[in-house]
Parts: sequence; structure tokens; C-alpha cells
Amino acid sequence: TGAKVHSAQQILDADKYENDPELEKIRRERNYSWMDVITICKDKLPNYEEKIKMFFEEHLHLDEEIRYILEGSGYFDVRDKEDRWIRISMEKGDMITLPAGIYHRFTLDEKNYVKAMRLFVGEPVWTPYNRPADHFNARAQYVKFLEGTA
Ligand code: KMT
Ligand code: NI
Repeated sequence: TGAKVHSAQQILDADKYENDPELEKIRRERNYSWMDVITICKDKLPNYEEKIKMFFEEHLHLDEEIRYILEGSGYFDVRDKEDRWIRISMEKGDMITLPAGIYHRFTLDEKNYVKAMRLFVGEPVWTPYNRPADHFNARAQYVKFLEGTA
């Protein structure tokens, strides 16, 4: 699907995300100049219910979505070539890069808690376009990429 998971227990150490040369290397190489940290749990995230609902609506973005799990866990679901859901279990130390134009959604698991770093190339634009959003160039590019994969 083009979604990359750096299941990175060996590469990234989430306990030292504030000073991790390996994280700095990824940020430098991929131009992830921007970052913040989001905590998703009932007591800490404003408009929690509304946001949880938005995250779980099937959508795409016009840019990469990059998430690095610092604490807790959750699931990213992505559509495969045959339009079936693939569930990606994300835990502490895992980083995922969703390509622009891929349909996806996010949900917490039974722990109801995740703390994640959000990375971005340049100024962040998180706008979700709920499905159907097939008219975007980013979508056409991604479909073309999928067709070129085995
Ligand atoms: C998103 O865009 O789906 C989120 O920021 C929530 C997930 S962060 C692990
Ligand atoms: Ni998204």
C-alpha cells in the first residue's frame, strides 16, 4: 500500500524522543522540519469525542501523514489495492508514514490512550478529505503508484 512502518524498536527509542540522533537522521533525510506532540485521551484532548470520530472517518490527505508513537497504542487502517482494510497495530517506538492520497483512518484500542509525535514537511496541513475524494491530484498519483506495484 506504500504505507511505511518503521517498527523501530531497534532504530528509534521512544523514551529519548527529545534527544535521539536516529530520529534526527530521519527528520533530516525526509525534510520533516515540523513536529509537535499530541496526546489523545479523554481528559487531555479538547473536543475528544468529535476528534476521535473524525480520525475514524475514512479520509485522505494531500500530503504525507507521519506519526511516531511515544506512549500508548492504536490502530491505523489503510485500504489495500483491492480496497480491503489492512489494520496496522501501532505501539510505542513505531513510526508510520502514510503517503498522500491513501484512504485511511485511526482508532484507539482498549487502552484509550496514545501520545504521538506528528511530523510534517514544512507548514502542517492536516485537512482530512472524507471518502469519496477521488478528484484530487494526490489521489490520482497514489492510484498510479498502486498500479505500478506487484
Ligand atoms: C490523525 O491524524 O489520525 C491523528 O493525529 C490521530 C492519530 S495520532 C497516533
Ligand atoms: Ni489522516
